[in-house]
Amino acid sequence: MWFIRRILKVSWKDKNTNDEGFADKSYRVRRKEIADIAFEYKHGQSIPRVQYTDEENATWQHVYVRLKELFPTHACKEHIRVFATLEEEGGFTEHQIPQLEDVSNFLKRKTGFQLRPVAGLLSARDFLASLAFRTFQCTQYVRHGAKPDHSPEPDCIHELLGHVPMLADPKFAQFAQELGLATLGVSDEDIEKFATLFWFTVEFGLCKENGQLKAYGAGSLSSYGELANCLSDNVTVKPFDPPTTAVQEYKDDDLQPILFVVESFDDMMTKMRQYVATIERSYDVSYDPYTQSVNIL
Ligand code: H2B
Ligand code: FE
Repeated sequence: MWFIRRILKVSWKDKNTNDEGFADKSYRVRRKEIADIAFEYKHGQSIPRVQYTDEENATWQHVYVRLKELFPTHACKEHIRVFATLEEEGGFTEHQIPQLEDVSNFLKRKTGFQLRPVAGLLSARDFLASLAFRTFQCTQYVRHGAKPDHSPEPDCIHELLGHVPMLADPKFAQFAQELGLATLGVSDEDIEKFATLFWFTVEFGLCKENGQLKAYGAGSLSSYGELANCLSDNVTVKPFDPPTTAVQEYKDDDLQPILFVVESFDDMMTKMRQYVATIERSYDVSYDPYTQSVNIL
């Protein structure tokens, strides 16, 4: 991992002139095919199925099999529990990439989160705002098969192995939604801080279990290199403290050197709520699950 801030500043095409994906014309054609699903998608429709190629499924299998070796020792218990359920009833197998429509229905049953297909990287503001509505904007394409262990941008392997299991956990889903609600209508400066908090929690967060560190961040849980690294001595681990975490510099093109640990998801939620209460906003918001809309208070 990668990407996120870098690509917010430079478009994929500008940036990746040396990457396999950009050099490979058939990959670019494939990417456009899958991107078009997202461009044509309208709220409420079911997500069109993609017939993934053998090569795409092989890339998925490569990552899936290797990560599964690390999950028992490195992943938090919530991820382990949901991952087992995803294999039982959510259509997860090493053999083929699950379909977003099936995964979205699984998530709706578990926490009310849903997936919306998206063509690529969104601005932090757009991306975070959708969390307020329990909607996760999810890529559907797969990284280039020449570099299965690395993706310069989020792809469906990252979303499905990293984000989806965590969003199926009720407490984590609540945290993600509250983070989304907190970002609605705030200044660009505050969005930048919330994006950094997102990075050090949802993407790369560590938590404690019986005194031991475990990974709950999707960026760690979807990359063998990051997952092995995040619990190693190479990392400086600091206590999660929103005011300071929000301004911590981070690298998006190499293994993470600094990570933050929460005592529990309750601890993370409490600290985040305290931080959100300090952010300037002339109104408060609440989510109405019946109408699936946000009310301004
Ligand atoms: N867009 C997409 N499509 N997927 C992401 O995971 C993502 C994004 N992450 N935009 C966002 C930015 C995140 O890095 C934060 C909020 O900036
Ligand atoms: Fe992500």
